[in-house]
Amino acid sequence: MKVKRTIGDLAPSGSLLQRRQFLVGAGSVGLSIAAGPTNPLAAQTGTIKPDHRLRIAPLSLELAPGKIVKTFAYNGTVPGPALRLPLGRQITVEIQNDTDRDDIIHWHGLYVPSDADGAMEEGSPMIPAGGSRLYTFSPKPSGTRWYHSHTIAGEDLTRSTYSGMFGFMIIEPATDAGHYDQEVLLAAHFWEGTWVSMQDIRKGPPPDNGLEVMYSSASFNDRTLGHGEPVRVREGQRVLFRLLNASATENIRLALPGHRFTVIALDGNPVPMPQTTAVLSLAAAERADVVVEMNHPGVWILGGVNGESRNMGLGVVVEYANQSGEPQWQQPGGQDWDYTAFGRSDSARDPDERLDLTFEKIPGGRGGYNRWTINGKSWPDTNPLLTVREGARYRLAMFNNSGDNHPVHLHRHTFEVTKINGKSTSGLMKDTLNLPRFSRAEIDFTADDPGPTLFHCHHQDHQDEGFMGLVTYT
Ligand SMILES: [Cu+2]
Repeated sequence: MKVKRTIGDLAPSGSLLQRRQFLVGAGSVGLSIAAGPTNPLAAQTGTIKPDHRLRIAPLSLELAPGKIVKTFAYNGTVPGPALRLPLGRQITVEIQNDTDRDDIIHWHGLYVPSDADGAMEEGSPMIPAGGSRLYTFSPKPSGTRWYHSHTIAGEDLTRSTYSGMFGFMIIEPATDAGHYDQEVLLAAHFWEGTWVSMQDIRKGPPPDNGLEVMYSSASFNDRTLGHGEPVRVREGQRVLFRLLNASATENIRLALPGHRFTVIALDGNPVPMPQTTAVLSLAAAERADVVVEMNHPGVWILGGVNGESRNMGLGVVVEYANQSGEPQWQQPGGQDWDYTAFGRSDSARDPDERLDLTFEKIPGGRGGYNRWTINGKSWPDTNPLLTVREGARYRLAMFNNSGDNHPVHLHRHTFEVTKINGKSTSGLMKDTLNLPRFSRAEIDFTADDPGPTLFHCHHQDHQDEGFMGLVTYT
């Protein structure tokens, strides 16, 4: 049976309410001053000319002829404008919120002060409904980053990362891809989510009885497979694809039949050991920069390995010059994704301190929705998750003791992947790491960006239901 949830229903016991109260409180700070509390520009907003403007507004998005979804987007497009920003040069972005609800933008993968990072849990102010705000920061490090809404969605599957509020941010000079003939930006997204009871689907008792999000359509950028412009290539070209999984909750696997992906960067950071692979795996929020040698003329589908995802629209046609006919798909062989293939095989240096983290599910824990815990606690009881001192190196030794995937994300820092299921590695730098069901991973980071720092699962429903904690500096 499907349980309908409202935020009010959760009031007595919930961190959701507490998070929301914080949201409202933060949103009421400096309503008329479009800047963060410590922003030096706060007093001068009338005279500041922003380098970039993003306007949040409702959008009727035509994914295919006649197929329209109602969503929210930046500047009326999905994705929002690709922001290409020079490394380290201070910029000001003005966000105008033309919706009826407070919102906030997170600059994912960047070192940004806590009050401008775009997470209310870190103290970034909300952009009030009908209001605007200036964000000022110096983008770093270089590479493929992105920006997206970072508010709660709760039961509302049109908000936050369920919506079209995402866009690429490329901090230049980005990864050296060598010579390439064209660059293609593809952001994957799933649309038209509904809450579905796993009890109905699996007919099973707990632990699989919680509500999950299921979708009925998917796209690369703003079009479903077969309804956008094809990627037009010529034999012999090298094409650089910047791929982003901008789904709120779905992990994806991608292939381009007859071709292989040479992975040069993950989450925007050059990998120590570039590898060529037939299948790419991207959890929610992960990015991959890949080069494809166009050496197999035809008309092909670059799309989801999972047939259901392709049927929903996850794919784009790759069309060689002077080739025609129906786009072809061939199912690639089974292949496990192994992060350590892209890292060095030696061990990373020892950290100054180690923290063990266990992630668990309370099935149907609240109003039918699954609750999530870190070491037995849910946000905000998880705080502080870890207290760090500037300059020290910390290891998060994580155990996913649940049957779901969790792409965990650390804000405002880049971490080094140091162990995957007992296999040591080094040199692979990321900001989001997927922990498959019942798996272990270790990541190290240097506390080099003082300020409250959010750690959370990037699945929107998991973070909304407790899977978050704060790293704080002494
Ligand atoms: Cu999760």
